[in-house]
Amino acid sequence: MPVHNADIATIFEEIADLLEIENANPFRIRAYRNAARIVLNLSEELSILVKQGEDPARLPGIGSSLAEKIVEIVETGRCQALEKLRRQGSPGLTELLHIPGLGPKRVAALYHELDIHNTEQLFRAAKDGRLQQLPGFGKKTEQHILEMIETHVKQAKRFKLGTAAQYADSLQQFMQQNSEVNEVVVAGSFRRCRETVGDLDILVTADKSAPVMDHFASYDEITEILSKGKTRSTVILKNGLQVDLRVVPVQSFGAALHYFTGSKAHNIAIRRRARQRGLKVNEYGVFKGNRIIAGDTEESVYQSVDLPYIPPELRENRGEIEAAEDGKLPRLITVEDIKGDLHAHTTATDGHNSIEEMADAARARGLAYIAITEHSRRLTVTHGLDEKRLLKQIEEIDKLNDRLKGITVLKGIEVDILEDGSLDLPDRVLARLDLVIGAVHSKFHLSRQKQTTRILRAMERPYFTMLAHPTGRLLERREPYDVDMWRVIDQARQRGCYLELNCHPERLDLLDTHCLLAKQAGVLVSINTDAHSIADLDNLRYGVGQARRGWLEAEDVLNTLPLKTLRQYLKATMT
Ligand code: DGT
Ligand code: CA
Ligand code: CA
Repeated sequence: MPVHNADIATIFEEIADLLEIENANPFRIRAYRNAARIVLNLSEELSILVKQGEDPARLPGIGSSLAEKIVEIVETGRCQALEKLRRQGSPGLTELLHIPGLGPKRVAALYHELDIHNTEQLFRAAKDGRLQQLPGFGKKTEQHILEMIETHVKQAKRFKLGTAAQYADSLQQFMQQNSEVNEVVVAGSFRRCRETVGDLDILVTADKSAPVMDHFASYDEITEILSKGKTRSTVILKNGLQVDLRVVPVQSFGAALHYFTGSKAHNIAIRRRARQRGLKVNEYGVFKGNRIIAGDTEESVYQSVDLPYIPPELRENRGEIEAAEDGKLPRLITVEDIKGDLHAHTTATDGHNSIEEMADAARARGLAYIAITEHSRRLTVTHGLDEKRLLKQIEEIDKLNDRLKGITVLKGIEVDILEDGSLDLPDRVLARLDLVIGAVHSKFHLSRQKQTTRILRAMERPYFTMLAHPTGRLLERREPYDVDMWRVIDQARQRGCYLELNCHPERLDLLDTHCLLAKQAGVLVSINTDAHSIADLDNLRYGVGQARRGWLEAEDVLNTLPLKTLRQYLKATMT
């Protein structure tokens, strides 16, 4: 069975987590986390590269020992290093790590202090009030953990959009190989660009369905076939992802695509509109009595209920139907509207490519500018820049810009926001930059009031361009910190600064609802990849998807501006 990059990344993440529980060397832990990120964002499948005899060690950030593990995983589907760590610890520890709010540090404390090995033991300890006695836990944390276990256990597993995309893309290609298959579209929440998806809903048009179903069932990553019918099958892939496949005739394609794209709430509202017009809409078409009047395209479905086409990302029944009716649908931003990237790292800190390599890659993707924004000194695990090294980098970028053609490198920093709201580098050096991105990387558990005050204070600093990943959440790994986003957005409006929408599939932060609030407040959002390698630049599509869910248009987004205008906007934040 082929191993996907996402599988390898998951293994490396788990190794990093288990090492952290063991209090291993932080640089070793970091190496695994970085490797996971690199692997996840590669555009090529490692399993294919390895089969072609390529050495993964040639990838930036992958040393020889990581490369060996990659080859082992690709060839055997197993990783002995991980199995050894699991034997040393306990299989339940991995499960504990997946409870939001429980990072490796907390799991380590639970494990070493209270001998807690799994969710069941944790649940009992929390119920008995034993957690609050642990240093660094307290009553509130205990309550939080109880709630998390309850929601976590109740919630079925969902997959991050970026992970689902790897499976969706290869399944789509696989289905295309069958000669009976016409069109293949992945519908459902995936097409709506939700940040996580529950399952994949794949729609295929074909005249004959039986051969298509047989082809689907032969996909060698399937572990279980839950059902196999004439027009519909459901299977589970070996990573646990469920896939629904439907085959429909060409003349029903639009109606089926509309139906299976959802959301359910949007579909219900459209069907109601149809009924008011004496029509019936279902997955086969739009009907007047027994006569089919539309349904070959999605446009025809909307037209039949007197609406213009509504893009999938808006279909949540959150006002899009009313907006469509009033001719007020937003002209949603597209990847092509983005003119540059304002957040990227290089080998100077925890990135994997040089400034010039990042600039070349950005230009190859059609961008006109890229800002280099390293971590600041406080983030020692990333080898963050102090004043001296930042000044050196500024010089280096000036020199590089003199000879680079077709792309401009902007000078920036991702400076840590300290607990008291001050920034991790002095104003005199920040003043020499084109932009300053402030970020919270520590003290995630401050009270709402303290966290909000801390961030508002940072935004008031004389050199502050934008707030990075504003809620700090990591999907499935870390809950957002408790901050009043209303006040943050309002502060950005008053101060005249910007908010980042971080494109990394694990972050996608701002949330879609915040994007809409920012837009309404007139605060521009910057859609940044936070790239740590060239491949990360391709995460832009996820950020743009999120922005589209948040109703953003090109004019709501800072980095759609041409360089000259952008410079004026940045400059205005640096006084
Ligand atoms: P997910 O998979 O939880 O991330 O979310 P979806 O939206 O992909 O939901 P899913 O896979 O259960 O169903 C796919 C689409 O099929 C859904 O977006 C709308 C449509 N659908 C499913 N069940 C119903 C239903 O009972 N009524 C209507 N109108 N549409 C439905
Ligand atoms: Ca789905
Ligand atoms: Ca489904």
